[in-house]
Amino acid sequence: MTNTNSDNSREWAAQAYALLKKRQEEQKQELINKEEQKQELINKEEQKQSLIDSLNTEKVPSPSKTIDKTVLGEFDDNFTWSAMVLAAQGKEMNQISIDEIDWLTKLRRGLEETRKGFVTELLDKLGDDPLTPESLDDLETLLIRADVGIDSTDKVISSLRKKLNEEVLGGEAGIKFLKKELKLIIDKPIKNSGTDLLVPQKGKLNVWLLVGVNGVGKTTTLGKLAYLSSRSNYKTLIAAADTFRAAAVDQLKVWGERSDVDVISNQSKNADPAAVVFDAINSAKKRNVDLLLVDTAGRLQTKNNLMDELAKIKKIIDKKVPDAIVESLLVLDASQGQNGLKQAKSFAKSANLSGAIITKLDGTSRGGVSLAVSEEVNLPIRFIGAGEGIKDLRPFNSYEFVEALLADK
Ligand SMILES: Nc1nc2c(ncn2[C@@H]2O[C@H](COP(=O)(O)OP(=O)(O)OP(=O)(O)O)[C@@H](O)[C@H]2O)c(=O)[nH]1
Ligand SMILES: [Mg+2]
Repeated sequence: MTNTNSDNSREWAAQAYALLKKRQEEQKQELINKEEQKQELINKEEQKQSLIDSLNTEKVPSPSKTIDKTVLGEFDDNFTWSAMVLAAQGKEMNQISIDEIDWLTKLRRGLEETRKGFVTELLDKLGDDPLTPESLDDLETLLIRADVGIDSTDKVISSLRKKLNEEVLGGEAGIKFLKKELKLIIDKPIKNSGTDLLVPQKGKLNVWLLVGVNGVGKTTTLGKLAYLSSRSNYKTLIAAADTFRAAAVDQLKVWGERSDVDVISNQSKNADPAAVVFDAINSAKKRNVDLLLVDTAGRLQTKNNLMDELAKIKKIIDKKVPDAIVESLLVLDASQGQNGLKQAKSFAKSANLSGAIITKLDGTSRGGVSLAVSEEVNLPIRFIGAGEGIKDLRPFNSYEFVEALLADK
């Protein structure tokens, strides 16, 4: 980026920041006004009431289900970068929200570890010099170390080699080319699937099964999805089909409460997961649900049991709602790196997957595994999680991901 370009972007970001700050203050003032009006009414009511019954004046606060509102942070590098990424995707200044800025900041911070062992080192090595075959060797090592996987690395390095044979590439142009190549790899399975963005189809029952080995973040991800879905006005229901782990149902109920979504469960010992799904489908049909989210077990006595159980759940769905749109989403913990890739390959063989969700991108140095999953398992990445909060999950956006992965500061 040239200096003038970068100055303009900073200026744009500064204006966007001022706009968001103003909007936030207006909202705050509006809330204060509303609160004052409410208090006035309460006072009046209290005075009236105390005349009638002095015992009856106690105020009982209504239980709050509201999710913490995101507040605007500092006008810093993170803000500027996030605003620039949004602007580059064609967002107008007045379309930017604090939530979006907050998410991009988290994503960039989350990928910091991956970036450190990769871009920062690469930029240090390259300096302003043009790329050479030797710097490509360094890049190859760095990509492999960031868990990008052998196939994706080979692909990127040979494209870069070819490009170098045609023209001289400076460090900055090299990074730009690298971004383009990485994005191509991630976008391929998304394009192949014919669906850019996974959203429930209106007028049908959509069933999303969250599958994966134990501890990768299935239940947490389901909770965040329930929040995203109900906030986007899809009628949502949760099926607690992990009947293996005793605490799983309670964990889900907490998420259900936070996102205002009901949970269908069966608390009895050794309940059959497929039976829970059976009940949940009945409820979903009765209530005209758009999206049924199914939590599944990550650990059973053997791996075969796990696959058998998933097959049984699928069979029930096919039988009861043959026209449902079913998505089997593999949840992968980015911090498991190559191990996660192995899991993806083994699930893909037997579980008929339709997409992947990458979690725990915050604080791992192995975010590159997302590329390996796209290239080697041919799975479209649908969502990514970068934190344990209810808002820390977003639909996957390859542009934002690659920008965050290769951000140069
Ligand atoms: N830092 C971070 N932690 C996460 C994220 N997603 C989930 N976790 C944490 O990972 C741990 C396991 O998450 P669960 O959602 O219980 O995982 P699970 O796959 O349902 O586990 P089982 O039901 O035992 O198979 C919890 O402590 C979560 O808070 C994430 O994106 N970032
Ligand atoms: Mg779970």
